[in-house]
Amino acid sequence: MAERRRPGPAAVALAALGAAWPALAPAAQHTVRIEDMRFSPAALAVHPGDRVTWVNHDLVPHTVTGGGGPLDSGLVAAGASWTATVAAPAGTLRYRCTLHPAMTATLTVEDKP
Ligand SMILES: [Cu+2]
Repeated sequence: MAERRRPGPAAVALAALGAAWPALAPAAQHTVRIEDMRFSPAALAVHPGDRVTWVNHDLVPHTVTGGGGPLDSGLVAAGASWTATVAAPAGTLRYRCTLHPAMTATLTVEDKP
């Protein structure tokens, strides 16, 4: 008979420790700012399993589109964000904003160290 337990404060503290200690945290969280009609950083290196959140700080909507398919945010409204989990094999994914073709950036997926 399984006992159902909710994660208490101790579990939360352990999660925070894991985040501060990369050896215990296999996946990382990255943030790309969309600001002044640019992706920042314009080049980001990640590992499979990492999560990347794009946050739109502009006053107009943008998209995160490309990478040969895996990046397809649809419209990201002003003030909104979009998160993707990196699952692509190692390589450099080029992406852009479909509304503003001059906005381009890359996500380089490196093998696990
Ligand atoms: Cu845009």
